[in-house]
Amino acid sequence: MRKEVNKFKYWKKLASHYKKMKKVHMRELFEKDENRAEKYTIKLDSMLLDYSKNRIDDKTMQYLTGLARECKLDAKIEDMFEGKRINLTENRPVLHTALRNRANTPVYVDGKNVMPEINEVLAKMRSFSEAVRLGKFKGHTGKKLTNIVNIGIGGSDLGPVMAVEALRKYWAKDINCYFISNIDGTACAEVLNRIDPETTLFIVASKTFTTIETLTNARTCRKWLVDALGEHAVAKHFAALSTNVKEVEKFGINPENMFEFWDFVGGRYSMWSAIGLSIAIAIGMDNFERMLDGAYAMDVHFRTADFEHNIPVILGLLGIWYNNFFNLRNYAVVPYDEYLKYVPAYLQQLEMESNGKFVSNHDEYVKYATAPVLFGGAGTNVQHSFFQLLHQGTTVVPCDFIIPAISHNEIGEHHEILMANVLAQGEALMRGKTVKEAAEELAKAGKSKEEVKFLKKYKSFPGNRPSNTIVFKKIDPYALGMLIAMYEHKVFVQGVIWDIDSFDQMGVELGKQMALSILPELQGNAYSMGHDSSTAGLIKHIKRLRK
Ligand code: G6Q
Repeated sequence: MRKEVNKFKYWKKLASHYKKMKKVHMRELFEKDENRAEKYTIKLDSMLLDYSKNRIDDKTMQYLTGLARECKLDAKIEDMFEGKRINLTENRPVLHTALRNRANTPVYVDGKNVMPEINEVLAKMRSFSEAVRLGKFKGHTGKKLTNIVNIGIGGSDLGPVMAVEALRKYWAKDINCYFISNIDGTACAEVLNRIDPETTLFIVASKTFTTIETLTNARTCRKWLVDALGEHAVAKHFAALSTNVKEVEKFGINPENMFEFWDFVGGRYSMWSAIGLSIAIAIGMDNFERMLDGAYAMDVHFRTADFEHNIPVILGLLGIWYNNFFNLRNYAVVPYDEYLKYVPAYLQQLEMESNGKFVSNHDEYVKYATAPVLFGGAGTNVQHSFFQLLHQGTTVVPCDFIIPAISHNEIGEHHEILMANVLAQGEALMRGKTVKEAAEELAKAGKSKEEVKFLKKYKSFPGNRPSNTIVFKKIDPYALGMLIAMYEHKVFVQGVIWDIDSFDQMGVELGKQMALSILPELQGNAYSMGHDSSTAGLIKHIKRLRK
């Protein structure tokens, strides 16, 4: 049995090294070493990670990579790629990497190569998405299907919605994509109000095909379609993405329009599988495969680069450094690209559902912090909201900035202003502004002595606030594939260090269970004695309001 990570040699080294590093300002580190940026930069294809604006020195990186080795990260990486059952609580392999294994080398699960099945589904996705895009697969009344509605939630929604939005520039001209996830009837109503049944394809995306939100939304959409076009229309207007053939058939979706995936693909890791059908229809299968290529390039890098030059490993370890030694429990991701505005929401699930765990792989409560709270939003918008706290708040929030050097919409000076902003934020967070500097600036601006004295602290910035800068040439499908695979592997690295199962999600079950018991109480006169007084009171109050 593995020792707890906080008893590891390198953890202890890091703990004492932290005592020294907490007093060091990054300004000094940059001043001392003019090659710092170069030293702490990694390039892969057209992607660059600059992690020099972190509170690290060579010792830090040596100890962090030492810790990764002590945790046998290299062997764990191989276990994942080779299809070992690393999802212990669900006793499953974790093979989203096989979905984008562009070398097509065999990957075995229980002695069976899974690549032929994966390729078969990709081929089916190609022929179906092309038929829809070319208008060969028509609706019941013979019209082209131009409204694509993905009905799914969690992992069956967040990946597709994020990628479809990120790659909006690649959409077929006449295709529109919509997403219905929330059980809130408003989600359905707002989409259905905007589309025409004759030109709509509903894609029901559900790994289990038992999720109450998705099935309720799918039934509502089915009724809407049948009311307009009749029962026979369902075959031409519904497709399903699932591992559950039986339930799909029961729902009445033509098996020809069903796209399978497998238990070895976790929900939040499934956008590379059939769950990505809406992406494939929107951007075309060639572009979808470019996205897989980008992810594959990151997979190869993750699997082969030494830890010192391995992007996901470095990012994962930096997260550990802040979370477990600086005790920083928040983490922000800020893409400076409007098209990437759903990336933070996507990453919230990826990071917090994967690593928001409190029991280790050895059935013990962990005695150290696991995943931090992730939040974010598109720059520059969020500079005008939560950045105040990033610069002057009492808590430090490490940030990732994601930047495309070239915009899909190069209009006037917009993109340069955007870039200037993100670079300025990183520099400002790192450098800060001392009280003395603030005073000098105020005096120069002609403020009186009293004003300078009063304002100088308010106008100062502590700095020494870490950020990573991730630069792409342009956000194309390949770059997006790299970016998302990078974060997937970063999460994996942290899961290994924390010794937790990053691939289950038991924490979402309790609320679901309790909702099932509250539902009959809201709907009828059922009454349960089991509730606390707050919940019981709220049930009563809502029932009264709804009468
Ligand atoms: C992700 C989770 C979860 C899941 C949804 C939808 O990793 O498993 O977010 O994707 O609960 O599940 P279904 O696809 O089975 O409807």
